[in-house]
Amino acid sequence: MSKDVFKSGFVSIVGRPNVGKSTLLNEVIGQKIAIMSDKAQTTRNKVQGVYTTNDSQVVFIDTPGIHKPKHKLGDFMIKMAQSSLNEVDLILFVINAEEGYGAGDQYIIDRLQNVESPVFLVINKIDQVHPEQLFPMINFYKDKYSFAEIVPISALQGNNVNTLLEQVVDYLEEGPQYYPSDHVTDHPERFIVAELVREKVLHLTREEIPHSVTVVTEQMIKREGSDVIDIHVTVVVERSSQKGIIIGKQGKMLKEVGKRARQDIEALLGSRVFMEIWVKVVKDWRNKPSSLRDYGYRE
Ligand code: GDP
Ligand code: K
Ligand code: MG
Repeated sequence: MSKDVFKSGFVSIVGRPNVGKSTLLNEVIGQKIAIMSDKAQTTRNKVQGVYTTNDSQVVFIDTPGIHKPKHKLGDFMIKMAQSSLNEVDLILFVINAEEGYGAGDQYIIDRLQNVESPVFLVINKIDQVHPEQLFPMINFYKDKYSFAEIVPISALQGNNVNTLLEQVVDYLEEGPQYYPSDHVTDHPERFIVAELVREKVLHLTREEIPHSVTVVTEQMIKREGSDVIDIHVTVVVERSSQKGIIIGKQGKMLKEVGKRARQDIEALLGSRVFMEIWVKVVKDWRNKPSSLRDYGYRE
C-alpha cells in the first residue's frame, strides 16, 4: 500500500445492549464522547466519533442497541440502528465474551443478512474470560455468518484495539478526509454535557428511573472576564415520585449527580464549570412525539 493513498469510510458499531460499544468508541477516540453504564439502552442517538491518522480517517457511528421496540422511543432507536447498517462501509458487530449466544444476537445477525459491506465480529471483554473459551465461540460464530474478520478485544483495557483499528483501515477504500483532523465528534458540546449528566443519574439510581430520564442543556455561557462556564441543565422525568428520588433527601442525590458530572464536563471543556440542575416532570414523555423531538431524538 502506497503511503500517498488516503483511506476513509464510515463504520457502524452494532451489538446487544451492554456489550461495550460506547466503551470501544471512547477508547478509539481517546476521549469520552459516548456515555457508558451497566444499564441497557444507555445510548439513544447516533454518536459519531472520528479517528484520524496521517493516511486514514474512520468515522464511527455508535448505534443504540438493536432490540425489539416496546414504546415510541424504542421504535426510534431501532430505526436509527437499522438505517445505519445500509449506509456504512463496514460494520463492527460487538459481542460480550462472557455471554452465550442469545435471541438478541440472532436478531442482529438476521438484520445483517442483506448487508453488502464487510462485517467484523468483535469479541469484547476478553479480560473476563480464559483465552481457551474463545475458540469454541469463534467456531460457533463462523457458522452463523461469514464475517470478514474476527477480532477479540478488551475495550475497557484497550487490549487489541489498535489491531482492530489497523484491520478496519485495511478494509476501507481510498477516500476523502471528511473532517478536519482535530474533529472528534459531530455532537455539539451541549449534547455531550446533557449526556454526562444523564450518565451520572443512571449510575446513581436504580429500577425504573434510568429509562424514565432525559436531560436537556438549557444554557451554556462563558462568564465574562473569567474562565468559568455557566451551565443550566434540566433533568426530565415522568412522575413526581421520580423527581423526589432524583433530588434525594435534602437534595443529596442531585448534589452528587452535579458533582460527578461537573468533573467530567470540566475535563471535556478544559475550563471551570458552574452548574445548575433543575428537575422537571413531563408525564409520559417517552410516548409523546413532540417531547421526543424536543429532547433531541430526531430522525
Ligand atoms: P453498550 O451498551 O454496548 O454501549 O455498552 P457500554 O459501553 O455502555 O458498556 C457496558 C458495560 O460494560 C460498562 O459497565 C462497561 O464498563 C463494561 N465494559 C465495556 N467494555 C468492557 C471490557 O472490555 N471489559 C470489561 N470487563 N467490561 C467492559
Ligand atoms: K449500556
Ligand atoms: Mg452505548
